[in-house]
Amino acid sequence: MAAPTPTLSPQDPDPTKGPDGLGATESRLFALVGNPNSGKTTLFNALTGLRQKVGNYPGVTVERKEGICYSQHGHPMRIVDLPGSYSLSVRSPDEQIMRDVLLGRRQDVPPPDGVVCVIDASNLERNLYLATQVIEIGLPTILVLNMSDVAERRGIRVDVDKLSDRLGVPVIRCAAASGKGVTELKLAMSRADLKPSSYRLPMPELMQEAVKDIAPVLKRGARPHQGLARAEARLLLADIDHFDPSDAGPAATRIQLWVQRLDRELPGWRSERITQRYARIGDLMRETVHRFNPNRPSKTDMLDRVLLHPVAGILVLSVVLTVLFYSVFQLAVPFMDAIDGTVTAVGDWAASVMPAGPLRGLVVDGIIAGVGGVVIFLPQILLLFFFIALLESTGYMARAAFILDKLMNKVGLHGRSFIPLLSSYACAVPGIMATRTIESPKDRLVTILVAPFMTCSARLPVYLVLIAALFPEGAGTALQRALIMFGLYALGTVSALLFALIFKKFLLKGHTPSLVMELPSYKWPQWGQIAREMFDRAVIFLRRAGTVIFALSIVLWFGMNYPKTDYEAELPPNPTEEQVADANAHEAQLHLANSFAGRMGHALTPIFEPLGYDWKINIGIIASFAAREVFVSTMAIVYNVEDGGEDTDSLLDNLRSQTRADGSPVFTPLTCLSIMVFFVYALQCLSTVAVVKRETQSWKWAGFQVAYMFVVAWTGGFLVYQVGHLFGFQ
Ligand SMILES: Nc1nc2c(ncn2[C@@H]2O[C@H](COP(=O)(O)OP(=O)(O)OP(=O)(O)O)[C@@H](O)[C@H]2O)c(=O)[nH]1
Ligand SMILES: [Mg+2]
Repeated sequence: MAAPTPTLSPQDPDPTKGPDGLGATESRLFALVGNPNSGKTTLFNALTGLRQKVGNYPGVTVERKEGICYSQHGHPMRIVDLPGSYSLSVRSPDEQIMRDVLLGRRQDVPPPDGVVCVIDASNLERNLYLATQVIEIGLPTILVLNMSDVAERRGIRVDVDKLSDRLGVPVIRCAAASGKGVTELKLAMSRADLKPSSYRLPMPELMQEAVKDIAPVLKRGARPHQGLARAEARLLLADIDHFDPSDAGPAATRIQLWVQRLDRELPGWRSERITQRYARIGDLMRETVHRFNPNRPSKTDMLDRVLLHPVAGILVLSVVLTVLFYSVFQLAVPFMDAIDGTVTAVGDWAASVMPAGPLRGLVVDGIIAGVGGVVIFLPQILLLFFFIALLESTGYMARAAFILDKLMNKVGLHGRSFIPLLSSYACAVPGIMATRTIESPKDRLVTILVAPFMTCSARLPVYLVLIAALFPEGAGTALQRALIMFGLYALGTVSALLFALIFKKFLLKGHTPSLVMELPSYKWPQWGQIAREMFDRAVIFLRRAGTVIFALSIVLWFGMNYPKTDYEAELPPNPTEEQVADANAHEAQLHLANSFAGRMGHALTPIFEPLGYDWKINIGIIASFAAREVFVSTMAIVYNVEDGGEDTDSLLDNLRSQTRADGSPVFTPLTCLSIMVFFVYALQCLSTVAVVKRETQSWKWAGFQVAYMFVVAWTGGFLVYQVGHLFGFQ
């Protein structure tokens, strides 16, 4: 007789499932939500081991990012990090993402199984506004009381058990930056019995009726339960001021009719709801929060008295920026010398071991000179990013925004445009993505159109090479160089604001609401985070050098070497060594002039001659429309190829020794300035063009941007060169 098959009673746990009640292949999806700057991304990084960007100002995350974290039992859980928002009312595209993900309205994210709502313990009252709204949606929610270290230092003590009891959700004390509480959070997330809370703000009867009527029309296929549709109905009703009918689909007219009726029968019902929510939060605060020495001014307030002072503030900002540029020059020198030495040594070594011929030319004059010419700037790029990360993580960046806000408003730009413009100092691509935090589409477009004027890090190598060429060897102090650099950054920034003003006046008129930006509290820099950011930047920079610049170097080398001319210099019998070298150089120059690249450079002479460029510089300018650093690698290749591959001189020596047909130097101060001004203005970056096309969803604006920036760049270079000449400069 066969042994009886063991059966499981319904109460027995299923042995194929983990303690979270899920099988090994199933995984729960958690949405990570909360106020801007509450530490969501820091927590996301701590949970998943990923490295999304964090910073001490609101609006860092503008896109959803997904990652996986493992429970104590090794079960995977999916987490999606979202842009922050102060409430579930939607104003800007980034805020919409959070609401739509929570309500299961997005095609690309399934409705989440649970929500992790991050609140800043040092700023509880404001954070609870969104938290209570999120809890009411009716998804199982875990509240994370983050920044508990900051709260503690400020003498704020929260009764976690009571808060949990009142809101009906688990509350976990955390300090995401140091990893405290992360294990407890994982445990809570993997519990099988996570349930929705029954916490609700009471609704007037008529509103209940409206919700009941609207919800069934809103219900769509993927929704796990009717509750979400009701939550959506509540939100759409209350958010009617920012109502976009396409948001509600077939329910749009029904909602509008209900709002009219509610307005008629319950005047002021919407503001009443907001007041009611605040009143409840007030009660909650009284019950759960205890403040020690509540009247002591915080350190942030004390610091801001100086740093935001109308005069002292601007002074401090100028000092900070000067120190920044000065350090970028001064501290990097020994590291750059080391890289320069290595690149030259590698080039010489390769030249000595490879047989003479096209392959050696390609490797030594093309690849090593091209890539090496760019890689040498790694120390400076890293220093720049170190300072940017430092300013971001302490919270000073947001103060810079505040100080300059008045100026921004004068040019008609929204204060929210500041963060995108600020991010563009690193790179216009994330800067342009950050414009998603701007509510008004017109303001957003204006910001996108001027963002690439902000000096991105790809311009740094170009400026550095040209500034060095400006001064004969040994002349000019680091301070002088830093001041020129500062001037170029200032020129870009002022121009961005000026063009914003022009666009707002003539092209994209519209009212600009004044800035309501939260100033984050000052925090000690997170050194680990800064180190990671620098490492990531180094990787990005080297990867660009290893791919884009590498590939373009090869293409350019071919462009400069082919087609071959069969000219051979005539030599007298028994020539001296000098005569041979001269003849070779002459030959190489003729080859270069007749190559594809050379012909293109010559063809562009009518356009760029008025700016003081010769045909070799033209090659660099055209190549740099792919990416700005390519200018440096191109010039390195041009001069090495022209040298006939005799030896690998440093680019700087080459620049200084270049002469025109009449024997005068090519890289005069005026020419250098003219090139730099051209680089301040021109949109030479394919990635930026692509991202503008994506964000504006039109080639028209991307094309317009390339065109108008080119015209400005050309005019700028022209004026510098011609006016400089008039005044007798060289
Ligand atoms: N002292 C302290 N700082 C924290 C803690 N968690 C995050 N931070 C810092 O707070 C700042 C904001 O962190 P983010 O993770 O970028 O905040 P976010 O909520 O993702 O912000 P947005 O993406 O703008 O919505 C960063 O400077 C973090 O280093 C914490 O628990 N304690
Ligand atoms: Mg974030």
